[in-house]
Amino acid sequence: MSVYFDAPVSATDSLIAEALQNEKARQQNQIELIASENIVSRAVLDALGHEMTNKTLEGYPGARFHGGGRYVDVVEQAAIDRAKELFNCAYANVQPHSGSQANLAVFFTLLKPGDRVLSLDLAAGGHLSHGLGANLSGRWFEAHHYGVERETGQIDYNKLEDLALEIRPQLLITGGSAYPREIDFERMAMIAQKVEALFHVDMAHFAGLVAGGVHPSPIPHADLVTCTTTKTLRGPRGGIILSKSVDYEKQLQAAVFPGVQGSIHTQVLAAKAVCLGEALQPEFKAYTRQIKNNAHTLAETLLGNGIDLVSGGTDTHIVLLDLSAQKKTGQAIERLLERADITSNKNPIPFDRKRPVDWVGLRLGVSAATTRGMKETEFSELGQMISKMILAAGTEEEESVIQKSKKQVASICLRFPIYS
Ligand code: DSN
Repeated sequence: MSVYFDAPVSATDSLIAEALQNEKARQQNQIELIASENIVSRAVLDALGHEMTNKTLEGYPGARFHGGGRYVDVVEQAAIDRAKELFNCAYANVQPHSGSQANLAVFFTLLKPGDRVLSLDLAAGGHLSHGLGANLSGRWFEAHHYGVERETGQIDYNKLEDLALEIRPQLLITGGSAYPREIDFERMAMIAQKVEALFHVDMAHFAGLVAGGVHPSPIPHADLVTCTTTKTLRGPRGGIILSKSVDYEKQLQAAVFPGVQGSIHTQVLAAKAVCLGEALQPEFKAYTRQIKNNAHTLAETLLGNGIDLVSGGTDTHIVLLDLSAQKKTGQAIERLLERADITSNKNPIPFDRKRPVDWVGLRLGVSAATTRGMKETEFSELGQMISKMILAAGTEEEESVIQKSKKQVASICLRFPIYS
């Protein structure tokens, strides 16, 4: 075996090593407010970088298509058992490579091409894998969408029921990427039942909050639930499918493999097991309580400075800004905040314009900074900084406000190191 083979990336590939090092520094020196991001534990990183990545396996524990799978079986069974315990459910499939793959497997299980789905509109906070025209889900199924009310920014369940009665979907879907409020899963299950639809909840964003007990669980109400392990759950990139019953077990197992995927990302499976184990610890409950407090503080601070929020606040980790009163786009403010080392993303808001460059929404999320240990004090400071930068954008104060914020951000980052 060559020395080259056993050398670290820093010794073998300077281009990639430098990018990796720079990314690590960027994470340390910026405050991450992208709602889908988090910072995983050293233990999760260890699993992701483990030799288990060398193992190819298809199938499920005890029934593999390749030999040598006994340790991956241990890992996969632990991930399944932990997911079932954490979410109090009867079935878990931990193999989906992503949330979108998990959703595709649900479609593969429950629908035939051409069937009707009714899901939350993308601009109202839905997800592209729930029937967007440019996504396979929108090409192979007849997708219809429900939105939110202009005045409240929230779902009107009576209107949703009327729409469901009109469309008669085979599958009713809720959840997504930017709905900042709790969803009434019980009411939605009743609507699904009334129109003889199945009910799927994609809890990718708020799965960690459900795990921590600070958000209602969709598990008792939905036929199938999907999530990622990436976001509030604070684990590796990947998806999970959950169900309160084993009614769909056989079809779901076959839908994930060989239906929409081949071999497993074995090292990610190990990292999923680690993250699910972490989420079962009491510390994780405290973490999710802090997420809620921090999001509330950020929302109240922005509102106090005259910045509008979609739905007027938040019940989750997401705070969705509506910049139309300031006549600013999400893209302009995303770029402005990045100059002060705060990372965020432009996002459509309900009834927004079509082109991403024209969207007037900016999505903020508190999970990653909460993992670093930031609390109400820091989120109040962040809310003040962000408000000032938005209000100063395009004025002669812009540069000085950004420079002042950048110094404040640097001081906060120093106080909250990521990895030692
Ligand atoms: N759906 C994207 C987001 O919420 O940012 C990626 O997870």
